[in-house]
Amino acid sequence: MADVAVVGAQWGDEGKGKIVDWLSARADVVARFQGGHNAGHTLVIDGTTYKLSLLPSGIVRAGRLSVIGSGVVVDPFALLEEIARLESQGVNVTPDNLAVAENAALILPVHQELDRMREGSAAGVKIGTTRRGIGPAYEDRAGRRALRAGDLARPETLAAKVENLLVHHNALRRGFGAPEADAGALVRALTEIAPKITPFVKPVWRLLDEARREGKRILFEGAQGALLDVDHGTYPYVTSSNTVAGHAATGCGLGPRAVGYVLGIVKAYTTRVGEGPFPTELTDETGLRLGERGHEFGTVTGRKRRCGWFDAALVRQSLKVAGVDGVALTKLDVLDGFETLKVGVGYRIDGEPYDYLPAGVDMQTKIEPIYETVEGWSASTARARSWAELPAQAVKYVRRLEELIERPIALVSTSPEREDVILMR
Ligand code: 2SA
Ligand code: MG
Repeated sequence: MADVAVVGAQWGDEGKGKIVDWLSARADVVARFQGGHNAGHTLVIDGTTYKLSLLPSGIVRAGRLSVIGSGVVVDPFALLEEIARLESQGVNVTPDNLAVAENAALILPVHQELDRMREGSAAGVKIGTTRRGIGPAYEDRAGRRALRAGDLARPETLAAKVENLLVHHNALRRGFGAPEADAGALVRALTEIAPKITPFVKPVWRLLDEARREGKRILFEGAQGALLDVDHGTYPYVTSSNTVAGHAATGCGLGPRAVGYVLGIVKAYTTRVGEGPFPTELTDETGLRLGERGHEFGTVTGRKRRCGWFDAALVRQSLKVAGVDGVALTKLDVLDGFETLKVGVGYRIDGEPYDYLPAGVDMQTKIEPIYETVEGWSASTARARSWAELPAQAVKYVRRLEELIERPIALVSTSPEREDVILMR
């Protein structure tokens, strides 16, 4: 089996956690390559629920190495909290099963403060971020003033690095009428946690290169989704990293041929959390019903997710930009009991037909979806494990989506439980 990358093909929350966990049974290494603790993956294993944010999903399985690549932004305080939370659930996290890239940029309290100030301000576009400091941390990385995980191993250098970073932050803070950041307190806090983080910090590129040479299988775990990609998503209503599979290699320090197969995770309907355009959104009873049946609340922030019909035009585009080879369709059971279902097949903007989503947000907000109506089913698809257990209309729905999105559906997931999966071929 070639090394697989798993990426979301909508706006995140497609159910990647379960699929990654399922695939991690066949992998030796599970690596994250972008995002940070804005991600939320819920894993249900033998009735126990694990909520992960920053840690790769492989962490709950014994004998796997979990890797946080350089493309990830790491909040060291949140990392320690998440490790402690997992340990309280009986999962051991040690330098033997977790490695953090020494060149991963850090998220610090000043980043969260800036994220909150911007999101809370009347001026400027409100993105609806998770307020975890993701955007500001990536800005500092690109601005070449970020502190990185490896810096924690050299505490004597922290004061100068923090001072350099705060020159920039204090200027921004003054603009918001906020007090200057306390450099001394930040250095002390970092110095205090440094000995706990440093044992995990490694040259991840080398670890992964060695793993590949030894024939170990690597699973690349994406967070968020293609429509939140900073280049290819619904900009500016996106996250600040590349979420598509093309980034799996760079975000870990590997070459472009590191990924052999890209599995795109697609939910059988659509959800989005945060602001921004959503052509097939349902603000009526049907939308509420999808949200309730699908338990559509953010894993990290508990925010209610917006819900709508499946948008095939959007997914077709995402699968292409994300480089998806095959699709895992999730949460089909949420659609049980609808008399009819609608599927978005294209758009009209100012009366003009479009078979893709043009990049401008001003265009996207004017969009009217074109729908196709398909027959629903009354029987339950929940927990089905074979094609034969699905009602005929559900099979037809899956096949119709497959035609419209122009990529094969490789598997269908029918519950949060690891084993409830139908392999299509
Ligand atoms: P940010 O915080 O800067 O990355 O926010 C920018 C946009 O990206 C969206 N975003 C997400 N969308 C869905 N799920 C995410 N993770 C959590 C989850 C979210 C939660 O899995 O449930 O718990 O609320 C995630 N992370 C970022 C975000 O909504 C903004 O639209
Ligand atoms: Mg999620």
